[in-house]
Amino acid sequence: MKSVNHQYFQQHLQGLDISLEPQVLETYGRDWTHLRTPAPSAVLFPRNTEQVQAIVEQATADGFALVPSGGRTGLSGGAVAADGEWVVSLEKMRAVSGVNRTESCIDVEAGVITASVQQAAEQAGLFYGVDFASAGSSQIGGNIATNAGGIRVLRYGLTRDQVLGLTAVTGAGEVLELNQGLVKNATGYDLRHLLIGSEGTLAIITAATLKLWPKPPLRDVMLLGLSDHQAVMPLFASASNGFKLSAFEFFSHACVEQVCAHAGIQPPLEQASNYYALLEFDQTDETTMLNWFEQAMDAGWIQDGVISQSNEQAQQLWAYRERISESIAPRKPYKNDIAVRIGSVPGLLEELDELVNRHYPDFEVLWYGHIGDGNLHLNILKPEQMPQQTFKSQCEQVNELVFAAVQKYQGSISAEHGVGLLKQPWLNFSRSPAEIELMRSIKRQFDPAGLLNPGKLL
Ligand code: 2HG
Ligand code: ZN
Repeated sequence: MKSVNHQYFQQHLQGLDISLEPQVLETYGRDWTHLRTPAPSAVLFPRNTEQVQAIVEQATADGFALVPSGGRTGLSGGAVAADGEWVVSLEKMRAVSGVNRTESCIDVEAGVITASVQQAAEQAGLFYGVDFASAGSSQIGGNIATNAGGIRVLRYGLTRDQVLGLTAVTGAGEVLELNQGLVKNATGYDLRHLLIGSEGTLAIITAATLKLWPKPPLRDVMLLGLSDHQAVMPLFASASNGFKLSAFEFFSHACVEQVCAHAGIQPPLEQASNYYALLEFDQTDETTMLNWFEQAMDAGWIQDGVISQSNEQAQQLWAYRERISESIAPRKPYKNDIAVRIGSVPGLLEELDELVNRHYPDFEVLWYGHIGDGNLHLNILKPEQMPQQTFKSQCEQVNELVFAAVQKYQGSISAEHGVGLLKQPWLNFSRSPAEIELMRSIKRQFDPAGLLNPGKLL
């Protein structure tokens, strides 16, 4: 691979913002995984789709690999650049159109921060359906590339379900305008959906048209203490019938301890429970709520609970769930992001509980996730004195067993974080050889020179 300098870019990509500063290379070469030592050869900041196209053409001419880059909040290493690649940061592409009220949608460039879309929707009296803890720094292009999920999938679906149109530059340098905001379009293969979740391996997403929803009614949040994880699914079934749920989350007491220590707050309930469920639902009358609560107590599913009395309290309750990931980040946990059909959750939990007790007796294991979507984030913390390498290899051995359990239920080894570098060796637990071969041949069509995000996903 050739080395590059400012002169090279002056000559071949004139007018493009670039950086070769070691500090910038280091920052833009990594994501939240800290998986590899960052070592890109340049960071490029295009300002429009034409500049992205010019970058792809130049990279093809000189054989440089490209790593599309958003907010780099990913947890699977999808945005890591550790091998002389050019990082293509979309962060200077932040245009947001006015909200289209007739069609309830908004046009955004790929570098727009998720929270900016949420705010723009809110200012127009509408709502963007996707939310998660990293909404303040993640970018729309990255959300689309990983098909991000988050806390309200139950009501509004995944990022996939919000995308009405996409603009992208393929690895062959072609600009694609896909689905153009249409609600109905029965003209064959929907390439938009092929690019959503493709983790930058087929094309660089530069802009999107996103669906917006009616402003939600006022909502309550309930946090319940559960004695046993097996109570969680009967509780979910009952809550789904009793309320208009927008979220149904789950976490263990170890998570509460981590959040309390990190945020300097008190536990949510006077008496600790082994597990907790957090429910968010459209405001309902107090009698219905209390009757449901009593029934859940009588059924033995819950031990205690609290209901928000104000928006501020609702946010305080959400913090016990939303802040888990950041609380444990300094401990560099071994992460799992698995999913099964909701009906298979009890069986999976049972098996994982057994596996974890047998193989991780000395490790701190944190259970949390969007259990109403069948999605569990099983995080393992390294014992302080254990060397990182020993920890990693022990976790990888258990991982095989966890993934075998997931496979048995025909589940997913990556529900919402993507495959990236981290889960790539285990893709075959969720996708058949025929599927993987088709994915490879699709990749060849979109990216004949194999320059887009090499080594990720496939
Ligand atoms: C969450 O649901 C995020 O909090 C992060 O998806 C999950 O830290 C994790 O493993
Ligand atoms: Zn999550």
